[in-house]
Amino acid sequence: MNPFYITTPIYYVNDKPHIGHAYTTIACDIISRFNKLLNNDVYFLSGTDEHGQKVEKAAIEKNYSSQDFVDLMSENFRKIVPYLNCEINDFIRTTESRHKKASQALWMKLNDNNQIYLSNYEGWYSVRDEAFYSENELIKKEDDKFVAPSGASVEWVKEESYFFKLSEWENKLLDYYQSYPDSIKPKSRYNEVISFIKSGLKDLSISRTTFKWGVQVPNNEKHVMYVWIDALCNYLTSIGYPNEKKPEFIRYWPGIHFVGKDILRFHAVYWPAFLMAANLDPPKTIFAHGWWTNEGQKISKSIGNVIDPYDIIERYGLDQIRFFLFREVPFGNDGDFSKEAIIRRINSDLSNNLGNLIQRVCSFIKKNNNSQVENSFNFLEADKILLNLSLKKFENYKSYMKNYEIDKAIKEIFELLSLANIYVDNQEPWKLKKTDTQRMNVVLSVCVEIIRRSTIMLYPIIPNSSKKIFSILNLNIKDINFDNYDKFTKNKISIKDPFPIFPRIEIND
Ligand code: ME8
Repeated sequence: MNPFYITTPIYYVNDKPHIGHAYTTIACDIISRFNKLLNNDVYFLSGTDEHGQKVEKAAIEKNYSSQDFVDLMSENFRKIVPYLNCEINDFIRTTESRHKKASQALWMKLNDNNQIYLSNYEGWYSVRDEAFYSENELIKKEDDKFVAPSGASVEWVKEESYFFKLSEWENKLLDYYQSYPDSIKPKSRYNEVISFIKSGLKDLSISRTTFKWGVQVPNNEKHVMYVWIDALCNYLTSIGYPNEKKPEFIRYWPGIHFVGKDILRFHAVYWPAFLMAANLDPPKTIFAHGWWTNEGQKISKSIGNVIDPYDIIERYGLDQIRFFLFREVPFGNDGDFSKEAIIRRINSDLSNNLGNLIQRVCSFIKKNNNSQVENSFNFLEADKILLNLSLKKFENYKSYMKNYEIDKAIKEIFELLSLANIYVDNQEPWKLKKTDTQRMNVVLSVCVEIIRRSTIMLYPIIPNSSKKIFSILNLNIKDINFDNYDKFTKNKISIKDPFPIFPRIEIND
């Protein structure tokens, strides 16, 4: 089994999880489930980023001690993972002692390798972004005040600070990315990173002295680590760092990081430089996805349009939302969350296409064939065309999924389902019932087979519904695997009473 290590960003606990956080976690779950079906040995990590000024400020505003606050808030992120039906292997918190130990060891390694020096930082800092900015990156507002490119406010900071010799890594990073052009996806993000590196890298401030909520810098009590050096290290902590000899570490590192485009620079510039400077391999892949807006507007607390994953899932259903998020927008692009788009997507694909095929085929079998279909292999040309197409679609689906093109992979499945619905229209089993029951049986068995195959492909995206479909077909859930894809698993299938899996949603629901 090949190892496959995938991570979400660890989320800041200054606030509750929203749909943006759910999006990245579900993306990783889809890709992890897909890899499990490929028989890969998957390790899927998520967790919370609990240090830094932003979190400390939020705790003060809510009148909590920092530790009590992060204990309380990180639970919200932990609890939502199973609610989203995401199967993680570890949930890491940066306030855990294993993580403090790992990030201090990483620091010491950088220090031993002569990558760190003490000096003074003077410049702009954004607490909301937890990022340092040079003046030419900032945007000047009408009132002559500067803001970060993200729109976050910035403040002038002057303090003693340790620096990481990032400038030394400019050429090494460029060489690395030239040799591994697929390590940043999609391509447009790769180009963005390359041009950022080419514009020149300055040494990076990696410690703070003006607050205390962070991992202490080894051998200097005055300093806590800059939150990003501590945060990025989580990907190593979970698999056993600093014990580089630990079997999990040897097996899983380097991993694949899924992140939003907002934090690409941290992952694709700073992180590989830290790793190489610590004699470790850079990540295998960094995939930066796009940004969701709500009905065309930026999602923000001040606008009051934050989408609560619990509300939206309660309203439309978990698999419906998992499906919408990854079918509607090419993974990597920005997307807009609109009620109308969700309803349109659920109705047209899940209800009218997939749901309709299951309902019409299974109800027909129940009413007209004593709830049973026997597999028969007397195929006519139309049957062979559809069955062969399902093999081709499977190949396309796998290659898209391997490239994280989830929307394209889903499209392949729904093209197959549309053609299966047309096949039913053309073959008219209701007429065959009167004229040729043997042929009717072949047609029904082909339909059931296409439903079964489509369900296997859909499983990573809509796992609960796929299990329901398998239960209607009276098939073993364990048979949802790729090895079985082209095999008719049973000679005789007894259909259970079908029930609507994806009820249509009315626009004013
Ligand atoms: O950045 N659309 O944490 P964070 C799409 N702690 N994705 C979104 C989104 C939106 N509107 N809003 C949030 C941090 N996300 C750091 C990460 S990793 C070592 C440290 C998702 O809580 C997206 O994945 O601000 C984005 O990168 C992440 O949440 C930011 O989460």
